[in-house]
Amino acid sequence: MAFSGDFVWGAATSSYQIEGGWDADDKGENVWDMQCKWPGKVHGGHTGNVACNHYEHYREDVQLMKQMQLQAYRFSVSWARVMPEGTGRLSEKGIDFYDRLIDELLAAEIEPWLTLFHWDYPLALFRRGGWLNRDSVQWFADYTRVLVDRFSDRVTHWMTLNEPQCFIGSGHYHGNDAPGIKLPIGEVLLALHHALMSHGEAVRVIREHAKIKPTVGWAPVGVVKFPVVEDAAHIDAARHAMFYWYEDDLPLWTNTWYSDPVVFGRYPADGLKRFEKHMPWLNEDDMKVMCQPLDFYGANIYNGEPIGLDAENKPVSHKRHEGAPVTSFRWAIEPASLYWGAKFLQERYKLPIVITENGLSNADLVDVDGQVEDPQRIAFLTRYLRELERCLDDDVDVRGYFQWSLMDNFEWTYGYSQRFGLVHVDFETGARTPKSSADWYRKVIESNGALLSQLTRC
Ligand code: GCO
Repeated sequence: MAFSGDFVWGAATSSYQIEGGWDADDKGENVWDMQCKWPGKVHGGHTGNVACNHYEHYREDVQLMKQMQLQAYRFSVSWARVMPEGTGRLSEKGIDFYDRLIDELLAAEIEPWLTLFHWDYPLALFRRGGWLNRDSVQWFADYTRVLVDRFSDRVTHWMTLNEPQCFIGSGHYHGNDAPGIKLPIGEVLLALHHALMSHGEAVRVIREHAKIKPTVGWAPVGVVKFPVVEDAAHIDAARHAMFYWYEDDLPLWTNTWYSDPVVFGRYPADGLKRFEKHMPWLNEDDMKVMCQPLDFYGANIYNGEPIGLDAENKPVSHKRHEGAPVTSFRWAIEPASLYWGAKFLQERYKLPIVITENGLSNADLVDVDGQVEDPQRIAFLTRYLRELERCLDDDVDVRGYFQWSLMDNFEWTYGYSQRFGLVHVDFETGARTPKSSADWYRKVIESNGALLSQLTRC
């Protein structure tokens, strides 16, 4: 059997996308609270003010996870909920919420996998310059210390940053995600530099202070290129494209600019040649801070770009055929991206891989009998998970898989227009209805993946 006994099956969410309670108790505001008040920034003027109201319904949500037999649950902590100003004062009520959530998970025999930061940066710190301020490294270390002190007697799995490509590239250069600003490239690279140093400091703090031996990783975007034909020339071309290409002549949507510093302690040489002129502040000691030993490499993989060869055998983006399958987000459905993504990332970074996100947005709706049937999600997951199984057959060290997402939620600038959940949420009433994929996923978990080799319907 491909999936080993200790392979971890889970599902993921993030604080801003599900919690709601945006001003509950003494929570401070974060940049997404700001973004949602900014006219035109979020689809339909939607906000995360209430979202799934997980802040009040977390017990019910843990019960849903238990029904699904999830072994692990990846969630993030809202920094401004536990530290309203981002530094200094703690909110005991905010900390208490996560205490109760963690206890509830453990009582249900679900392992908490905690992400320190999934985009909801404290507004008070953004006003002090946010990631542009070098002090942000210390702010993040102090915040990490609070979570480690309070939760590491029960939490053993930690992830530092989720998708720096998005909160820096999209948030500070393209101005789409919060904080929604457009800075010149030099400032963007500086903000990212501090975020990567913050990652390193957080790893150090976790290792130094955790009460139980921690397992530490991070969760960048897995930017994936895969070969259209699986022969040696195409595989080499796809590998090259995955690690040596800069889209739009920028390093913002890459693997290497983020992960080489974190794993190898240096920015990639090809990128440095082009961007060093924007980085007069670069120094060796900072690189040492970023590069801390990791136990796993988390990759968020949804799709990838097919790579072919041009007349000179150079990698070239291969045009998908007309009518090729897409999600309701219009994202390409490319199951092979999970195989090649995990394989190439492991080859380069030599760390165990955990798929920290993967899933489908779909136009799910409640039928007249109250059921939500989502055969598309089952087909999508079957195809992707079979590719993951192929990784294991080929000895790619993949340790776990987190489905995105446990439940429908606030999809950032797209508001509630995209449903990614195994559980349907009626955003008017808050009602939760497990979709047929939830029951199917339970069976996959129960069979430890064996079910994937059969064609199953629910
Ligand atoms: C991301 C985030 C998630 C998203 C998911 C679907 O990858 O953008 O980590 O919060 O909701 O990926 O877009």
